[in-house]
Amino acid sequence: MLRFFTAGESHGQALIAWISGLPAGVAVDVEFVNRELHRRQLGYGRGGRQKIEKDRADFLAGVRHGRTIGAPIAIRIENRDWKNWEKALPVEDADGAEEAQRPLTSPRPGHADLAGALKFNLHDARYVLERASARETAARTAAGSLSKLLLREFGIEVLSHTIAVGHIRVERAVKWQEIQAACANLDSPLRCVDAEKEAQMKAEVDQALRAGDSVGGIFEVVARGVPPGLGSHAQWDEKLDGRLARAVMSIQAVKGVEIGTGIANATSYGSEVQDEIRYDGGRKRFERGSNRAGGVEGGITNGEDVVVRGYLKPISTLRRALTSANLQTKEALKAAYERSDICVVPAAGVIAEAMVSHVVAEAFLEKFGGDSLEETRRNFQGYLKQLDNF
Ligand code: EPS
Repeated sequence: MLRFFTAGESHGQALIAWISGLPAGVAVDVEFVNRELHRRQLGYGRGGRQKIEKDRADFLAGVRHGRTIGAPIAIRIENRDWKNWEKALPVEDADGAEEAQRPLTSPRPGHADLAGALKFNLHDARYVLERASARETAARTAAGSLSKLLLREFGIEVLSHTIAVGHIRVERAVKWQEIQAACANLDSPLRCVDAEKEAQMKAEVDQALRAGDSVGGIFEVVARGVPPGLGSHAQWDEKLDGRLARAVMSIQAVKGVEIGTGIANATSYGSEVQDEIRYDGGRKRFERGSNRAGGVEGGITNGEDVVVRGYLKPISTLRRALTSANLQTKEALKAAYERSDICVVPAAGVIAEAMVSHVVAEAFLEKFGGDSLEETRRNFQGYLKQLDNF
């Protein structure tokens, strides 16, 4: 069973990712993992924190001689900012520690501050925001990059691009090669395939920055090469669309998830929405001329690209603060402002690649099993033969 957990506070010593259930023998390219971490740090509209951090994966366990060994994997990612927070967030209580604390007592509307403070009975939201912070997603990216490496062994590639920032949206169909090019270009400001739209998106970010505001948007993750038959219609919690939605919705600031063109489909006729079926005798595969279903029907992959979109609200830390109420005195005041990002859509896309990779890898291992990569490969090849002879 493929699982991962993360630990770590935004301004603590480090983030930790713990991954269990990968078969033995998967080649672990540490530079690939670091490149994924770097990609997550990029994007026009990121705040000052990314100038401090240079995320790198320090493998503590589970990888030897460049390969997984079937043991749990532990990864540590250092928080360079910790040196500025050691006094505010010490592990052990010490004299003067209370004065050094940096309390947050005016909760930001839209952030976890208030709900978390009420839940954990804290009159300072510091501990809540430290863990609610999207800094945690660096650990998810590291974990998901291992799933990506497993999927690559079977010809499955997972990429993402930005579809919308604020009011600017790419409306046209986008080719896989365009997404590949956008992902390969680490200088791309927003990882958008359309240069003209990207310039307009940058202007949206600039406008929000000037106004002390923030902007949201939409990213799209595409998984190519996924075989038909992952996930199951048989039980609600086995359906792959539901599992993808949960994984992507769990990313900070994501408030909507769409599979394929699911949202537009809701206001179209059935004949306009379903993807007609044909058989390619050469490839010996069923296929579609369109992919509005986003590669999943009945909670099962159908062999087309798996397409998942995430809708991000604008992040909740605003320089032009909204009205709030003090957690201690209850008096009305402006919400707290901490150094923050203005736009995180491209970063969220990278994180979603990691989450989608995890869900697809989990479903892949459910179907094909295997304690070693060779065993998984044998089982996978047997299934491909079954599809050829269907
Ligand atoms: C975040 C606030 C900012 C972001 C952070 C998420 O951090 P800081 O308060 O240290 O400036 O930069 O994201 C990251 C650090 C990251 O690596 O993604 C928040 O409140 O969620």
